[in-house]
Amino acid sequence: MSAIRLIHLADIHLGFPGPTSLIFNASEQEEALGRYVREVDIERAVGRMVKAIVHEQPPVDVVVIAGDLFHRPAPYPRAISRAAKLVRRLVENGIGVVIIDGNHEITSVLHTGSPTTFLKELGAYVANGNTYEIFRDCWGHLPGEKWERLKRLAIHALPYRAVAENTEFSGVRPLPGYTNILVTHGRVSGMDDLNSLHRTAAPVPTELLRRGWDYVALGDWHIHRHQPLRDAPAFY
Ligand SMILES: [Mn+2]
Repeated sequence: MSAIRLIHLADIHLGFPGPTSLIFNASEQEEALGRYVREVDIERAVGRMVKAIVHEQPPVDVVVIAGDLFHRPAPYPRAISRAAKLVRRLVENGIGVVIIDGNHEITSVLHTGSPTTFLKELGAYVANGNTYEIFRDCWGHLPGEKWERLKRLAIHALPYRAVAENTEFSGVRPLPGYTNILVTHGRVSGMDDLNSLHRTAAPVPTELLRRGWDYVALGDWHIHRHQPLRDAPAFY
């Protein structure tokens, strides 16, 4: 079996507190006493998800996270720790990890940098600037049978800042001879104009999604499996 097994995640929003009046009390969840219910929910869901991914058969080759791994550009310690655990567990189980930044990871303070940068140190491939990056021929460290499957895989990363700060995407194209995955974050042109921060979302040109990708992993619109265009294999 030579099919690539890729998992597409997006908009995990680690550190999202939810309604701050919803707090665990001792009779419900002793270990989460005093914590925001929604934030703990997300942590637990991520834990279950990672466990399922690393035990999946046949094994998963690559996980892509299409933006908004974190809810804030300067996440709090628990969110940082959970993100590290997520990446570490995938990487130590021989799974490739590609992460792009979403609109929630954009910092207005130039000096702080992106919250996802440190995940490179744990073995993830991270695109968090304002440019287009391609990750390919970079899977040689994975177990042999995975490397064979991934030799011709190219993951094209277009983080939110690259979508928001550029108007011209003519160079963003599938590579001949590769299985081509585009990972990006934003609203497809013509969709609802406000994102979850109630600001105008940067539009991803529809034409960009129709350039012959094998799959497009979208983030931003929190509708699981939503396919904005009938004629392109692009999904939120
Ligand atoms: Mn989001």
